[in-house]
Amino acid sequence: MATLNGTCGLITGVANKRSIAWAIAKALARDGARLALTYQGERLLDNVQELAAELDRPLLLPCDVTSDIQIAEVFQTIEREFGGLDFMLHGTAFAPREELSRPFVETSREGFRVALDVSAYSLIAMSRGAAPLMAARGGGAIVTLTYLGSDRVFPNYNVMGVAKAALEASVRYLADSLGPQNIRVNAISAGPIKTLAASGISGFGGILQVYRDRAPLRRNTELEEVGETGRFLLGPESSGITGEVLMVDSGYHVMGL
Ligand code: NAD
Ligand code: IMJ
Repeated sequence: MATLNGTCGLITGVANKRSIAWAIAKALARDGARLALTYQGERLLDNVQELAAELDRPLLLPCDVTSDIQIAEVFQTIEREFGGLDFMLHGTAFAPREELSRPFVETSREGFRVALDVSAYSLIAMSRGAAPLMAARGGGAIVTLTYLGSDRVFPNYNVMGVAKAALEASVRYLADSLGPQNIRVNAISAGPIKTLAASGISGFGGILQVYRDRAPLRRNTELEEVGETGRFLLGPESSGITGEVLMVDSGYHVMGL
């Protein structure tokens, strides 16, 4: 059912066809939403243009989330082109590669700053930009992507775990901050999926195997499952849910041993 006909949304975090943000974008577009996709820099424009050809008249906008100027330009363009905003998917995360292999105690001040800036602060900055455009429509929904490494220790996840803890706390504070404007803020905590952000992580294949062996569903999480959950949390069916971290991980997190 095309429940999102007439709605407009912003998607960050599409790098290629395996990006979780792209899986969510496709699910939203299938339901009738009009989308704006941001790309991190010229390096990714070709990829995103190719994917965008599958959508109906998407806006493609450059946005490095560490730049306040680029963030401001994104929302100016959306106001001009869409006149408002119904939902936003935040799918950006980054830590300097060396921080994901060194012992955690060696985390550098700069590595910590970059990881928290790109992966957590950016949700606050983007939500601030989106809020007036959503309020103009009577409300909206914001979703970000997180991982269980925010409260359990996973080898090498390191400063990203700290960034995801800050991100999840930000979801709760933003839910309270924006709730009076009828803007909901939630996170999806996905099980491990082989995307660009997982490539080159040593031992990732072993982590996928542990999930397959131990999760109640005895299988890994599929991109389409996160896509459908994103569509749910960004759409009208989840109107009573805010400040929540929804686990989409084949149930892995419930196990003790
Ligand atoms: P991905 O590499 O496709 O997506 C990460 C995105 O972050 C890319 O599009 C990249 O361009 C963007 N990005 C990085 N730095 C940026 C910056 N400065 N400005 C703008 N964009 C920037 O990988 P993914 O796995 O789809 O990751 C998306 C989200 O899902 C991340 O938040 C990640 O932590 C989360 N997540 C991933 C997994 C997994 O196993 N793949 C599991 C749980 C959560
Ligand atoms: C990433 C590193 C270590 C362990 C990991 C991951 N596990 C999972 C991931 C167990 C599931 C993927 N994930 C959830 C992420 O959030 C990844 C973030 C990430 C990945 C990279 C790789 C390339 C790089 N910087 C990165 N920054 C963040 O240079």
